[in-house]
Amino acid sequence: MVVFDDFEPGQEHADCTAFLRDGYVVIKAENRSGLDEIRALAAHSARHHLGLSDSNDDDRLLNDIHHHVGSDTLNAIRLAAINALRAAAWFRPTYYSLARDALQQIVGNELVMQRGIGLSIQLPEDESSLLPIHADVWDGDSPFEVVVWVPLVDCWRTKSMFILPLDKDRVHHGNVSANQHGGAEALFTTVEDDVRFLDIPYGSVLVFSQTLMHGNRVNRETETRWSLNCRFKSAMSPYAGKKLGEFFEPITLRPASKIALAYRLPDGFHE
Ligand SMILES: O=C(O)CCC(=O)C(=O)O
Ligand SMILES: [Fe+2]
Repeated sequence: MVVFDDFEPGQEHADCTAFLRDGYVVIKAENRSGLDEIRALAAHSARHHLGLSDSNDDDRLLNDIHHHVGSDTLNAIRLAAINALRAAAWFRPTYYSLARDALQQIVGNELVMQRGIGLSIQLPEDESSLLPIHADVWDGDSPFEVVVWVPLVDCWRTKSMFILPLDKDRVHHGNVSANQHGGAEALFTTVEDDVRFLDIPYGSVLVFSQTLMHGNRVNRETETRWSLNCRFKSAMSPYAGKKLGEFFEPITLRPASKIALAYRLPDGFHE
């Protein structure tokens, strides 16, 4: 990988060092009260959906949601929760505030953000909603995108997601096409010894390059996983299948870019 040094000392920032080494970094949420509000709204909408009365133990409810739903009724509660979050005007700015400084250091100061934040719920022993090993960039995402992945409960081992750290991922690149016929399971078996299941307690946030192979396995813990995911990229970096305006929305454009993006050459000049 070619890394061009620049004139900013930011490259020595601890998050940048870890991200350059591993392709991901786990940080403390930069806005803990905002994270608590997000979790509270997810829990509130789940309770409302189930007809339960409100209580304060959001952590317990989310971890134990498999006592109330099964794989057949999971999607309805997932939609209720993510729709409630998406309907709140504060949700996207608050989500950004969880990793704002890290994103500014790792990605840039002019950012676009995915419009539709995702929610994933993994019930214990549920085989029906898994994300087999993949890299989003294989499926039309720009390699410039990072994912901010936010657990609403403590995540570890198979309750969490796995990732291949940067050096191992690049070593295993050569095995990807060789395993194409066997599908994702064959690929996972090939790389299994090198994957890391990430330990991400509630209150922490994962920022990762989705060019790294990652995914999840059947949750063998006794609690349910709830996690949110959202993509960010530098506004002016190349786009792939996911376009500005459709999939991404600018959130921190600087004045020169605002004027430039609105500029049209006078008639007679070739654009
Ligand atoms: O949440 C997971 O287990 C996988 C998430 C993922 O693939 C992504 O956010 O790109
Ligand atoms: Fe992914």
